[in-house]
Amino acid sequence: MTVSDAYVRLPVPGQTMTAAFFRLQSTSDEPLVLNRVSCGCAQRTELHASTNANGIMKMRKQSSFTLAPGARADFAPGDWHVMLFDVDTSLRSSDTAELILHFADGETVPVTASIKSVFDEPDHKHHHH
Ligand SMILES: [Cu+2]
Repeated sequence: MTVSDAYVRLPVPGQTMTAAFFRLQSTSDEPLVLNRVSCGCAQRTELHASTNANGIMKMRKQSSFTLAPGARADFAPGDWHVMLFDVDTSLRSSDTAELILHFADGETVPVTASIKSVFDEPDHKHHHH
């Protein structure tokens, strides 16, 4: 299992809710079940999946994410993401935060996420609002 390109979107001013994103690459020949992702930067987190129903973006809390053997998955805006609640309001763009991925088999994988303003994301023009 490798985790790359992890980042946390800086909450918009006045908000304490945001999301974290990363790429997962399985190096396992078993399915990997991600139960939870915690962050030192947030009091509470949820796994969310986004769906686009007739042009309306919705996101829904999920109990786990399963990565097929050898598969790659992107947690990305408009797709699966980690919702962060009660985020540390002292975070600034260019800071880092530690995410910890908790798998069903008991494995925990720490990863350093950069903190990015939405304006730092090169593809932010393509997001659905
Ligand atoms: Cu969400």
